[in-house]
Amino acid sequence: MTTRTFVDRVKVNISAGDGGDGCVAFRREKYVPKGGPAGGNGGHGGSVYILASNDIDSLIDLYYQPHQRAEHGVPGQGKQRHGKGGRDLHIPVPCGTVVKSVDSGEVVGEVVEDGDSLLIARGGKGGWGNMRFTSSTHQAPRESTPGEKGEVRCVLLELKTVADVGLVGYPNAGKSTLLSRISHAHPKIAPYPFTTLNPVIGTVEYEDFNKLRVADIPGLIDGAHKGVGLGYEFLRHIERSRFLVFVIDMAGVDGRNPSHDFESLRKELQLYREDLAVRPYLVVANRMDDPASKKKLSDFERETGEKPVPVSAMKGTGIAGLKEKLHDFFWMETGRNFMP
Ligand SMILES: Nc1nc2c(ncn2[C@@H]2O[C@H](COP(=O)(O)OP(=O)(O)OP(=O)(O)O)[C@@H](O)[C@H]2O)c(=O)[nH]1
Ligand SMILES: [Mg+2]
Repeated sequence: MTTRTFVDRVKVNISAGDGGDGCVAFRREKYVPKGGPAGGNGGHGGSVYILASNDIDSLIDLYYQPHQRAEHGVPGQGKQRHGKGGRDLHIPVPCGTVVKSVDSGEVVGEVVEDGDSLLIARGGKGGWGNMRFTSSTHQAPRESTPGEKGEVRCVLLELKTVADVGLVGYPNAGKSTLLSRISHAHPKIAPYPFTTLNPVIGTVEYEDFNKLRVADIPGLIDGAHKGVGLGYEFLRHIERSRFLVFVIDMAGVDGRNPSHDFESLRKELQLYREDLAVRPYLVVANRMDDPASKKKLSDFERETGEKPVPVSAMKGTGIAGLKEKLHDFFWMETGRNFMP
């Protein structure tokens, strides 16, 4: 198995191609005296675009190649030859890539769906050859213009994963175990906190051919919105999720209190971004195989007023019901089939 480093934020220097210079030349041929101006225009420089692709899931390639440039335009030549335009550069990036200017921090734009493309740096225009300056009163022009410089920009590319559902929970709550149960994803699972270091996307498939994309992110801890722990780094990966699933460890291992966990998670989300706190959600009560969980579940229901879906991600109980519930929930929230 190959492991690729996950890169979700990268600074890239982008240079569009310069335009080719215009040319000053005259037609020189035996028996054709005063053959007239014959300098061609320069070709335009290539522009740089980013292009969203479903086949890419990380910005790793740009991490190793942070300088990206498009071709320059070819200068014009004598004998009325115009220079060839430089080829545009289309940089493939994952869907959900946001482009920010490094200088101003402003968002330049984003690409969301497969095939979306965004112009990052415009190529320079080609210069004019002296042919272009000919007029009835100016028949042997010696003027030409230089090619325009291509735009050069330093941009920050950030990946905000596009998933339908985001799993939110404390470290060790069983988020990755749950994802491995409901989808074909194989996230790393281990009995210690912060097992998941990168977001993992799993696709839940249904018999009616609908599909749900579920994002598993590293666990959140108190103070996550201030950058404590790993979770904050990855909260932006669930910003775009249409709804959230809170995974609560109902057995309260590590001495946790499930109601307190739920309230704190919601608070962390709200402190990070107001609108995350009002996003539709489902609560999953995990570790229901633990004997202590039953009593804690009824306490949880009383204290929070929520009706969680009880499951044991490890044993697989309640998983089929949860999948159905996710299906219906999505249908209710969006009123449409998941598949475009
Ligand atoms: N008894 C029991 N153990 C579980 C259950 N679900 C997960 N576990 C165990 O809990 C541990 C943590 O599970 P993970 O799925 O890695 O937890 P996580 O929430 O992804 O953790 P981080 O990635 O660290 O945030 C593993 O040892 C799992 O086997 C469950 O339903 N019952
Ligand atoms: Mg995990």
